[in-house]
Amino acid sequence: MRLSRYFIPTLREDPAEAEVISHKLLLRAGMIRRVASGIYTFLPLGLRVLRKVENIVREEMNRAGALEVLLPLVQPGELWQETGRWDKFGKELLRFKDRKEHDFCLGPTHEEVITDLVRGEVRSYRQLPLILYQIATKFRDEIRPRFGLMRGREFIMKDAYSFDADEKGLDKSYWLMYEAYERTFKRCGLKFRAVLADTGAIGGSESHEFMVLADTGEDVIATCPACGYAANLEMAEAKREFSYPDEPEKPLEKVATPEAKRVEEVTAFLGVPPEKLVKTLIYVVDGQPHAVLIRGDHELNEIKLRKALGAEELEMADPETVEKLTGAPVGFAGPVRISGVKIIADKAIWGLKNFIVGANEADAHYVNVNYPRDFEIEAFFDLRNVTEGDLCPKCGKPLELVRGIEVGHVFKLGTKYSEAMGATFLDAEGKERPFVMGCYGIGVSRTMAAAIEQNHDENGIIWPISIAPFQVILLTLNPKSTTLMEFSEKLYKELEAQGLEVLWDERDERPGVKFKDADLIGIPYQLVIGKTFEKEGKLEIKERATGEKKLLSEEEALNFLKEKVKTTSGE
Ligand code: 9G3
Repeated sequence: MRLSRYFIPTLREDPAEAEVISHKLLLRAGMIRRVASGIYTFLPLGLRVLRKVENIVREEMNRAGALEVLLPLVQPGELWQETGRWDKFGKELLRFKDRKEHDFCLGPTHEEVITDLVRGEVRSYRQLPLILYQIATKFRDEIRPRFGLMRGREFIMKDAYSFDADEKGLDKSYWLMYEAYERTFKRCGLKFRAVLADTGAIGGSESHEFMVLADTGEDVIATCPACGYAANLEMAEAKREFSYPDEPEKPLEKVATPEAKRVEEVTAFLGVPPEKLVKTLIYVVDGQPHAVLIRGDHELNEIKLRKALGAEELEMADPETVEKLTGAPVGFAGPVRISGVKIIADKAIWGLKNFIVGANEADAHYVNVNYPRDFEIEAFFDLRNVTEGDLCPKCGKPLELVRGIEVGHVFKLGTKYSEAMGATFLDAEGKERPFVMGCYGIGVSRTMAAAIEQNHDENGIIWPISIAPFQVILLTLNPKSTTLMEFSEKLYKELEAQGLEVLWDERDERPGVKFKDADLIGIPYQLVIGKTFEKEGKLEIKERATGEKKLLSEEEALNFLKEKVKTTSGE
């Protein structure tokens, strides 16, 4: 591709609205343009990368035996009524009526549509297992789209759905997809981890997320460098029995703590460490008020709380409810002399002596609090987020916390959707049974942004060669020199004849502009034809990732590039 006939509107400055590097560089490198909040156009260069990621995803899905389909973006409301999700989801599900006033939505996911297809077409266990997938546009009316392609409203997803006769079959399909995901992200040249994850709103029994490791990631992962245990913080467990020094119980005492609500305010006022303060968080769980006790230096994990109580609905009580239940404003709630609430506690509270809690009275706390002397605890659970240094639940070695970008998620769904939609098959005994399902998603457009988060420097993007828009950029430094232009054109054609994807910058631009644009758009190899060639007939090759430069003859340059591209196609 000749750059003068291409369309790469690069920008010199970081657009104000971009907060993370991938968003800045995708805009500056002329790869995407914002159309509306969370909605982007892919420009030619950006689309080439998107297609590269898609093709790697497609090849690995096909290699795993999954079959590609293309499902509609617009989905009839009736199907979502069947699973009860039409009323369950809020504004994130973009609903509308067609001209006949029928309910429709823009598809945020396709469990309903694919289950409707299979229930109508698959009747016998002989047609199982079946894995169907699509690579298509989805729409989720996110409340705060941000970070460009990282969290858009309209995005490209690969979503796959497996249908098996039983749990054993599902387990096989699940690990087939898991391994396909490992190959996919490896081929995209990304450093990633598969981590235990929560199944969240979708339900199901087990799930893993694939995280591209990046400090800008929205997710936190707890990993054990010793045994490889890795879990999303929402799921991570800690093997840590807290042993507190045994001390005699001191007499309970109410003390004034004017304006001291927050942990750091109370601990500073009373001169005690945060682990001696117990926070009392009031939650309404399926309508039932709960007081959840968490150590002052720990964070409550709502996903663990939901699971521990098997809750459908769970939310933090609003200030009015807290005032009604405790008789005090938020910040002074406590378990002593409180009624009408279930008191549960995180395991780290077990064994704590003479600690501090809110007194259920404005500007007052109790000190020297002990249970069961001063109040009852109904049950202890693991309710907190693990912290750096907590011990691995598998091998007991210290855990590390790192951030990641979720680019893939695999789920064991079971029969939740097949039962809700009456999607059944005849088993070997002729008995009707619901399909045992799994679903598997890769954020294709998000993977593109994640690759930049992991591969960039102060000059721009550094594309892994397997997803780079072109493998080589040819820079003819003085297009007015017929010698240079003729040689460049010959070399350009030879490189393409060798199957290399080449972007030839033969624009009438200053060398400085060409070098800056080449570094910005991040093509792996820069081939420079300038004075050195006129003087010595040598070409300069620069490897974008390392900045390493070589002076090579035309022959050597061709072989060098062919070798590089062949060995890194990741096939
Ligand atoms: C909705 C809306 C947003 C959603 C969902 C439904 C996330 C929803 C979970 C999944 C699970 C898997 C198949 C591909 C991989 C992920 N956000 N999820 O179900 F109505 Cl508005 O999508 N689906």
